[in-house]
Amino acid sequence: MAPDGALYLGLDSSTQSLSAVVLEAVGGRHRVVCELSLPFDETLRHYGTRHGVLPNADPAVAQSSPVMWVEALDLLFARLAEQRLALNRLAAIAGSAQQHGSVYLNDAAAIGLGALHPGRALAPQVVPLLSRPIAPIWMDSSTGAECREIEAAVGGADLLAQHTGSRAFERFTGPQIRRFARREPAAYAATDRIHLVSSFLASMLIGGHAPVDPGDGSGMNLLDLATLEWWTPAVDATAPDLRARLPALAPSAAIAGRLSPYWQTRYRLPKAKVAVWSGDNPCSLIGLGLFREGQLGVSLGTSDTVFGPMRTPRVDAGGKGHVFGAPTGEFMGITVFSNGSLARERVRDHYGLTWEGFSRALDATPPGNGGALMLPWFVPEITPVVAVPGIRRQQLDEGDAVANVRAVVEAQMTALVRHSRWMGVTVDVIHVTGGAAANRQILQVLADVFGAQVRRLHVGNAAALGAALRALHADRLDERDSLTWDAVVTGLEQPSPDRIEPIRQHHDVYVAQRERYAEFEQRALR
Ligand code: ADP
Ligand code: XUL
Repeated sequence: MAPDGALYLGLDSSTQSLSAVVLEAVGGRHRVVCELSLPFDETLRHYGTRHGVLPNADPAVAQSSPVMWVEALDLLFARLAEQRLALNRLAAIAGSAQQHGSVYLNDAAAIGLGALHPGRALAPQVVPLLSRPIAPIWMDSSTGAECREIEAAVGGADLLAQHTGSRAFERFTGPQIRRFARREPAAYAATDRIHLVSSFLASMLIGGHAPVDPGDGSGMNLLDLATLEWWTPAVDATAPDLRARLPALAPSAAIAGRLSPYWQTRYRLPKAKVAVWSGDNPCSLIGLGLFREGQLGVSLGTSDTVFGPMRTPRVDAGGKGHVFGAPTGEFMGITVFSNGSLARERVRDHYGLTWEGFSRALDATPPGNGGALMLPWFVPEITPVVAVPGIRRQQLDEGDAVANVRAVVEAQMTALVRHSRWMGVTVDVIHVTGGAAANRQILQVLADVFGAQVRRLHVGNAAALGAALRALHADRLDERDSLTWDAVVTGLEQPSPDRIEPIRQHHDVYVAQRERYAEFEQRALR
């Protein structure tokens, strides 16, 4: 049992913001005592990001700034120090980060990370430790050629998927590393360590190179799920001398180190434990309370994702989905869509609406939209793969604002059902998180399309909450007082979730419409 008053901090460095959730242990249970969020675009304007991404003329390229993430981390600790929290009782920290993004450090980092001056801001001290000033992120789709080369070199896409959980995907770290090594050989040669966003930020906290966990490591096309070691054929196929540049691997529940002197001195914090960080989807799995196969979660964040726990890796024969490690030590199945919140925003903005107006449009239109369909590929799509973006409409007039609003949401929810079937999970409850989960009308469409009840927690950011729960779990395990995942999840005191019930007649309409949507999608892909 965690000592009364002990605090656990969960951080989430997502595409658009850095967030924190603090849990306090009381009487063998735990409750949320603080939630904070710093949106990058508004809080750190000088980086010039839009939705957390640096502007680029090539629509296939998506990059962000590792220095911005670090500055946000510094600022978030400053904000936390201003809260009424007994931070001297901070026992452990864990983190979540957008998956796949990579950060390239030079050989000054091994020592430099441990020698940060607490009297000075973090960001300028990190700049000289980077061998690449930018970080490619999960929205990048520029590595099609590298994907095919890696697949061919290891003996085919199926073999790569059997080992790593996924065929090669443009945003995965391996193809991204290959492109960098090819195009910027000198900078690659100067790279001593390649981190994921998760292990990079954990490294900042512990003052040394932190390990990668299986959850985030499986988003690289480099990790063998059977052994949880780097898979040599993939490593060799990706870039020269890559093995020496990859971080160590460690279980998600391990302690990576202790909060370094920089944080202790600068923010008067104790030498808290820092658990290994993971990806935002594995962390959301825990934040939503999902640890048994058969449960299903949906995240409506910048990306839309649908995921669920898996006991043993079962890869998607169709090549659309992924198997990642889960924080429990087991696995998770997941399908990812790049046209999530930003596609909804594009429709909202095109018709000059607010979110309220967007919701009213959903209220004002019938389920099934009178047969009107849309394929909302505003940016290159991950599922199904669409390299050249474009919006397609069928029986849908572009001038009809309300019908277009319904069409984008129905298309997205239909795609979630259609492309998650490979996981073989049929559910009557869906656990939902992400910014758009604030929108009840969108959730009604989700419930109706799946024919399942949708549950929404009161903590908006399941990834940060999941990270905080992981910090608690890792701390107890480290103290040889291990808690089951059931106890971790059910020990959280929180108001009962909002429930959105599916409407039977609406579900029937969507079931009847599935085939038409599938044909429309197939035709567009041809
Ligand atoms: P991420 O974690 O990927 O950075 P979030 O989960 O915080 O992103 O989601 C941010 C998105 O949430 C915004 O881009 C916005 O489109 C969406 N969002 C916020 N409020 C609403 C709303 N009321 N209705 C629909 N979408 C919303
Ligand atoms: C997962 C993926 C996205 C990012 C978003 O494979 O690409 O969900 O993790 O942060």
